[in-house]
Amino acid sequence: MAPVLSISRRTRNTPWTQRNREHGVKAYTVYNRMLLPTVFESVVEDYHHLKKHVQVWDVACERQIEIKGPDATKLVQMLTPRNLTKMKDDQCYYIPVVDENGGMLNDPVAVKHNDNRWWISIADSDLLYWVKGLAVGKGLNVDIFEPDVSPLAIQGPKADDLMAQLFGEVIRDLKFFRHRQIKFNGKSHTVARSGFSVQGGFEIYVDGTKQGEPIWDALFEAGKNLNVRAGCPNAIERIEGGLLSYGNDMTIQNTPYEAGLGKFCKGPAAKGCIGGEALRREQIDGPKQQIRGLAISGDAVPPCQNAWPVMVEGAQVGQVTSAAWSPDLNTNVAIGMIEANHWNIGTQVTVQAQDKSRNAEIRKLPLIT
Ligand code: THG
Repeated sequence: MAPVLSISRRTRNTPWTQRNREHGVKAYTVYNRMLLPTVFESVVEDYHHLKKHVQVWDVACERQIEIKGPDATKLVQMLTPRNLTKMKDDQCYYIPVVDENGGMLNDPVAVKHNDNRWWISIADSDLLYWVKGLAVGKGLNVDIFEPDVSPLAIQGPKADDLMAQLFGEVIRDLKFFRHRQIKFNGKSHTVARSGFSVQGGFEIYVDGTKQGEPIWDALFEAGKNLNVRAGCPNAIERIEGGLLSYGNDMTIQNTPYEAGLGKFCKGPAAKGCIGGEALRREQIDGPKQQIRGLAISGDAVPPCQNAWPVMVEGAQVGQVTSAAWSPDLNTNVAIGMIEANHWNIGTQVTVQAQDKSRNAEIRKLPLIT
């Protein structure tokens, strides 16, 4: 028997764990100590369906850190080199979060409700403790906690149709990375146009575990004519689209510049950001290595369970951290960290995958737009 995941209270259930089961979830990973589905039909079947129709994803594991109080905005700006001064009360920003050395701690979506209230929608690391530590250490006037809020993503080309059928036509007017309130059964929930696919769609920040199943059921009822299915972030689609996975593609060892997130460190970077000084040096000198796409030749690669060495003339020049067969590009696609001398687009390299060595070429991200 292949090893399976042992589930317990520590691997927290979500509001939709039962629904995932009913819809045939085949594999889980653990993300923020919570279950995250990874496969329904198969990764390839899920991929084709996501690009044609619409899926409902249990991404409750994208936990919220709520920061509330008069020093909330000051604290959020301490976390990130991205300039927040122009951010409106209905905006979401993708923000690198860094430590005092400029090392990445997380790459969350910041959801601004107003100057005194934010959500930080986190990737897979225990960011809550860093945020609380900063607030206590700096004597800031804020409350910091994980609210009972669980994102449910609606992704795919028919996402607008599905959302409009349930919540009305006005939802179509919501702009990318903007949010608004919607009502369901008399309760209010935040909805943003965002999500971890490049197909487009929405995320409903479901307020209250008890509201989860009724909203899920209403989406499936409304989407009957749209071939709606349960889905999850898709490994192939997110690599093609260049969406990074914290803990896989970058870690605390990497700066935002290395992760290709330099465009989110602009401005007087850093004014107020804890890692600002450290990053300013790299802003001038440039990073020594950086995220790139790769096309890996040969038959389908196995899943990348460890960093795969990237070699040039027998010397290691980087590593591949995510890889998958892309049906639409008819080649393997990958994301890796490559040293400066070898990161130019078109450079030929060798990738030592789990099974065997393969020829590969450096490409730009995203691999598909
Ligand atoms: N949605 C929400 N929370 C999240 C994620 C999400 N938390 C964890 C994880 N995903 C955070 N990581 C990302 C990575 C990429 C994007 C969002 C979250 C993303 N990037 C777009 C891009 O790179 O093209 C847009 C970036 C921009 O222009 O601002 O969407 O998915 N709630």
